Amino acid sequence: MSVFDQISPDSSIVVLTGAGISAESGLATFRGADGLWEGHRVEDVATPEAFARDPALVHEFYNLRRKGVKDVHPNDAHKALAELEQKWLGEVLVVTQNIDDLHERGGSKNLIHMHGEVLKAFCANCSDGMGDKIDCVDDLAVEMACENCGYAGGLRPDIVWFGEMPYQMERIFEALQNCDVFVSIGTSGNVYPAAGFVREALLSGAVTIECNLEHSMIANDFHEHITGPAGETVPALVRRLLA
Ligand code: BV8
Repeated sequence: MSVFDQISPDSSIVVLTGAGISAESGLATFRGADGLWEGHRVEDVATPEAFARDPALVHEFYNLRRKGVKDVHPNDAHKALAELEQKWLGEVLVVTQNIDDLHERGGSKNLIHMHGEVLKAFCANCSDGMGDKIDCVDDLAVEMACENCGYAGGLRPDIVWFGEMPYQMERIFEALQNCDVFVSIGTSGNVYPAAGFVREALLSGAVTIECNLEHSMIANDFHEHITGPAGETVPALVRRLLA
């Protein structure tokens, strides 16, 4: 029996997305040449220690990524997920590891950015990152002062770095414990806790589907593997679900 025979129109669906869903929009994935992120080692740019040690380097890394996000557009995979959310009888929740805004611009509304958003920022001096964020569409710099507390040097991109707790974990686990279908799109399954979500879904009895160019690190936890570029496989998956 195919996994699709086990899916009913009012099934609840959780979708986890990673850098692969934005690749065809033109944004680089992380595990390019020997795991460098745009030429940087993770520990040099994506940890609180890196920000404390060399805030200018970290701002430069995210200023570049922020510029990149403004130059690209949602692709057919982002739009297909928004169509599924609009037309599906059951709940559709997208949990993205991506810090771009392509899901929003593609039309998704029920969305969680578990690793933050590069177009937002907060001041580490007067907020803990859970409080109110500020929109940030231009470059951040070390000498910029926070409008709230006046301190310079605390403003940081609203990004969950390695060693920091991802956002809305309780809401995510609640959704995983109640989902009937778990779809993973364009993620290598290297980074936890996101890479462990499929196991939670399996424990809830969900059917699990992976859409990727290749088999990810967690491919064994999926009942179905749909190989190919997300811009083609995700619209086809959504058409099949809505048929
Ligand atoms: C946490 C924001 C605990 C940054 C990101 C030692 C110390 C501390 C922690 C750890 C440690 N050892 C391990 C850990 C845990 C750590 C971790 O998992 N490390 C890994 C490296 C082993 N995790 C954490 O630190 C997390 N926090 O554990 O907190 C805690 C507990 C209590 C209290 C406090 C804390 C936080 C992790 C979040 C890090 N931030 N992002 C930024 O973006 O700059 S992670 C970042 O990397 C992304 O958000 C994403 O999650 C990850 C990249 O993965 P992918 O999205 O999968 O991208 P990748 O390039 O790897 O793969 C792309 C895939 O797409 C490939 O499979 C490819 O085949 C496919 N693809 C490509 N093109 C296409 C395609 N598919 C379809 N179509 C295409 N066209």
